[in-house]
Amino acid sequence: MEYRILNFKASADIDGAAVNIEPKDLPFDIKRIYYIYDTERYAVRGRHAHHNLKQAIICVSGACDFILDDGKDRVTVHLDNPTQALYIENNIWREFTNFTEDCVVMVLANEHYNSEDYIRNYNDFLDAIKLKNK
Ligand code: T46
Repeated sequence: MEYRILNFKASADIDGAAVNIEPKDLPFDIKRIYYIYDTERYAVRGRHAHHNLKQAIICVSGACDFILDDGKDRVTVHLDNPTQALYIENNIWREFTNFTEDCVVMVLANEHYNSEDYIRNYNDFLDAIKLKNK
């Protein structure tokens, strides 16, 4: 399964904490930032893969679970640390759920939003991976 955790520099004192993310800390150039909040605890978001997208996914507040599937294996990554990002590239089916009330997920992406980049059907996803691995 191709994913990894990126660690960012954080500073904390009695007045609070701050995380600093610089271009050198990411394996891509950022073209888009979006964030997700106000989610129902057991809502399941995602349920798709992308043809061409790199993303660093940061739970800046609260916690949630990311389920990653590469067509062979399925892993669950629990995100609850604002100093870390889940880095994923193409060909990973993702679902995320189990949101705490205060959950805010911020995503840094290497491409602009493009609805045609989505693979929304799981069988189409499996077919796309098979074609890539031929
Ligand atoms: C992923 C997780 C973490 C836009 O208009 N612009 C955007 O940049 C995005 C991401 C979405 N939208 C619109 C498109 C849909 O009408 O917002 C609606 C929900 O989008 P989507 O189904 O992409 O949202 P999530 O939360 O299921 O998934 C997103 C990313 O697509 C996905 O790659 O990893 O966040």
